[in-house]
Amino acid sequence: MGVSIPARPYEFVLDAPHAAFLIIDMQRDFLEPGGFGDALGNEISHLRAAIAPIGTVLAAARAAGVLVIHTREGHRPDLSDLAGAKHRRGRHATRIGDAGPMGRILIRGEPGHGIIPELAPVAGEPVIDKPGKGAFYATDLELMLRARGVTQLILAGVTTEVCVHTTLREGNDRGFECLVLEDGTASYFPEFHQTALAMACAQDGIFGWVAPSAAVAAALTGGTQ
Ligand code: TIU
Repeated sequence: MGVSIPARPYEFVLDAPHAAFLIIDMQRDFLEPGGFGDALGNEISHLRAAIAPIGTVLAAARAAGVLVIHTREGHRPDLSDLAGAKHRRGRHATRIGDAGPMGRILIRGEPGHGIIPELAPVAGEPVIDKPGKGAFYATDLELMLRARGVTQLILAGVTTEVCVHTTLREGNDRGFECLVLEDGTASYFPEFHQTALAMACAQDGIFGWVAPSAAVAAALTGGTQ
């Protein structure tokens, strides 16, 4: 049983009762002017293009009763969960934990660490705080998915080649069937986005599947596209 979704490298058969929609790091620090991404000189408009497609699938998932989980990358205010190697990386003038226009950068509880209002979690949707790029590393995500009998993950969020791809790989190795939204993920570097999607489904689906948000939303609402 399931609903067929046209996808790369071949159709994905959605088993909605055992699926979860995982929205990765759609945080103000990455997507809004003055955030961490912007402060590092990145082009945030590329990331903002993913907001509307994610919103479409989010509405469909909520209507279908599919589990929605949000993640946020960030650290404790005392930086006790921030590895020195991550803190030092890049030698930027502005680093994790420093003051920024939206509070301390990538620190839990600060305004910039929050999820953008367009995709704000609603009651009953777990939010996973993660110190790394992958959503499984040093979090209770896997326990949460296993406890609910989830076997399929629909992945969205930013950035495609960093936190989404790391989570895709972690999820695939744990036995989850992973589908990545091609227009519901984004990178500061469009060429990395395209390549990351190609890598996800190369070799007959080495890590999983890639499909447009409209096809996934249609499947969630009961039809095929
Ligand atoms: N969420 C996520 O991808 N974190 C990053 O640091 N991404 C970058 O592309 N820098």
